[in-house]
Amino acid sequence: MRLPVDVMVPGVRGLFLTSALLLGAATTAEAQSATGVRIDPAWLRADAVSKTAEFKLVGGLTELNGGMNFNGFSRGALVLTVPQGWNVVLHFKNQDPNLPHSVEIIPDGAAVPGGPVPPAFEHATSGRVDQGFSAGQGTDVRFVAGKAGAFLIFCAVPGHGAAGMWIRLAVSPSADKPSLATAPER
Ligand SMILES: [Cu+2]
Repeated sequence: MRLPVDVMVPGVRGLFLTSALLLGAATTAEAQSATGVRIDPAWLRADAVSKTAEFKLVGGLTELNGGMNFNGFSRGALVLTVPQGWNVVLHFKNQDPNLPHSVEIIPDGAAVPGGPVPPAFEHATSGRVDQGFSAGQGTDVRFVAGKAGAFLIFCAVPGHGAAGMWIRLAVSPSADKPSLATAPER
């Protein structure tokens, strides 16, 4: 028996809403790093009109990995996904009282480099990549995520990236908006 459309549609919407709520709950429960840092929704802002993703990127937010973390995550445990072709602004600041840090977007290769390498996108670097920024310092990094693929948000201060100071950037040809998620460490 066919149901009238005006009966079916609210039912479908109800199902969709329930699934979305369940998914949201699961994400919240899993969005926690080894030291208990959770994804803060305020880290990421998206403007669909200007196709701009703004991400608050904090070096040494916690003591995880001797301070060699971004936003309390290391070794790829946090993933920023942006749609291909969007503008990306990293509001980078170092909060580590002990170590300087920098940031570069680099390709996701077999081995994490031991120091600075050419960035994967033009301008996708904080500058001062070797010496880094000391506590309380930072800069905005602006680039266009022009090619799809897997990339690292990497600290180029020698030794830091190889010691685990990197998270992930996924540039997606199919995503319609930016998002943040956790992932297993590598
Ligand atoms: Cu560093």
